[in-house]
Amino acid sequence: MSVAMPLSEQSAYYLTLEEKYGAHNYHPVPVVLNRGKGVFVWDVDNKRYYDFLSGYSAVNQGHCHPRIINALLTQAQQLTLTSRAFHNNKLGEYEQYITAYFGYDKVLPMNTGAEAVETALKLCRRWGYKVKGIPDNKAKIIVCAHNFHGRTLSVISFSTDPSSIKQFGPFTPGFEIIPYNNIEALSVALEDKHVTGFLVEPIQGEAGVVIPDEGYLSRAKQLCEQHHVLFIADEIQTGLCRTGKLLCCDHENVKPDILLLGKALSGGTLPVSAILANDEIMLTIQAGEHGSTYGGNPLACSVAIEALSVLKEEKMAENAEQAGALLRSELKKLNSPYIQTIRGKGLLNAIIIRHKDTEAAWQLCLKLKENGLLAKPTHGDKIRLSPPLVITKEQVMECVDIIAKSTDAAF
Ligand code: IF1
Repeated sequence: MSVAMPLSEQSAYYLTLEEKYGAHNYHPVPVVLNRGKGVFVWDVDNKRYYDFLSGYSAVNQGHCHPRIINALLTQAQQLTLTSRAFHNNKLGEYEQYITAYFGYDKVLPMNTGAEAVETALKLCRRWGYKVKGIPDNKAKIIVCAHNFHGRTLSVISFSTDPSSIKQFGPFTPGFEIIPYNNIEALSVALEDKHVTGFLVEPIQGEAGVVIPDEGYLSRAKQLCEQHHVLFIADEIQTGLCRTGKLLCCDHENVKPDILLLGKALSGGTLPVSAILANDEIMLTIQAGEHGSTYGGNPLACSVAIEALSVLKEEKMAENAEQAGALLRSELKKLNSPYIQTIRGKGLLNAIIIRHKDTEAAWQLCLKLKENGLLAKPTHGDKIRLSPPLVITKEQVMECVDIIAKSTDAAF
């Protein structure tokens, strides 16, 4: 196993500050970035890297997309926050734009992805009591093992990842965990009349880009309809063109009852999330029953309209489809003894490393960094390969070369 390059004085300075003054809730790749543009980021020593994490799919449009930054700067000099105590001239037009864009009656604007998930859980339970007629406090929501929906206490209450739940209890009740990609298990769970929703990632990102069988999503939606249960799609990571379609659910023509968006909804500029649903669901929550200081702020609205319009106008879904297929096929051609699995949809991809050393994926990421590509392992042996959706075919080929060179050098 090769030895990692020493850090520059500049980089070490910043890492020391974070070590001393910041919470230790992350273990980042040792690189200090200070600039981003398109598929590239630069470190404090002006070294350029391909960004193959894209801010966990928050930078689908590429770093500092000029149109999105321009929308941010223009609105920032005009009006950034009114709170929802008053109206403003951006929220209504944004709501009209995003509901037409995805085909829903209404949107509830929030900030982080976890807030969007929490909002969906509250909305789903409220619908269960008011519309489905479930007795108060009896509502159950079905989720899948190995899910990742955020870090808040109710959301980790249904996590199966020990590092997400250990010593954070007690947990929020009312959730049932079934195996992912298992229609029989869902069918059995739906027999319970107190079930009000099924929350699912169309592809499990954090679990290592786990893609369900063809037909799983459409069959699950059908079963939910048969049992009068809401199908809630968490497209916070898989949505917004990442998997080669506008939404990952579009691959199976599934229309979620509640659609969750986040991350790239702002093109990586500020936290913007959205919950979309039709009136029967959305209007079960009335004034004063849910909200957020920054939810639907004018800055977020202006940026989100531009971030969504750029996705369509620059045909980012089509590029993700083609570039992703090229990336996977070229990686397969390498026939590397160290790459056990290559999987993905569009530009949401992961490789599983085959090596006796449990630190092999981490060591490969250090070597990739040396060779100008940034990626990070998830759950030990998997490395996510998810560049911004603006990557060109030539750049994909260059990155495959970097991955090949790094794999040979690392092991
Ligand atoms: C971290 C993971 C990815 C998400 C889905 C909701 C959220 C996320 C499908 C919550 C957030 C982020 C969180 C971030 C790293 C990253 C992540 F590794 F944690 F799981 F992408 F895979 N639904 N995912 O992926 O959105 O509140 O963060 O805005 O916590 O380390 P958020």
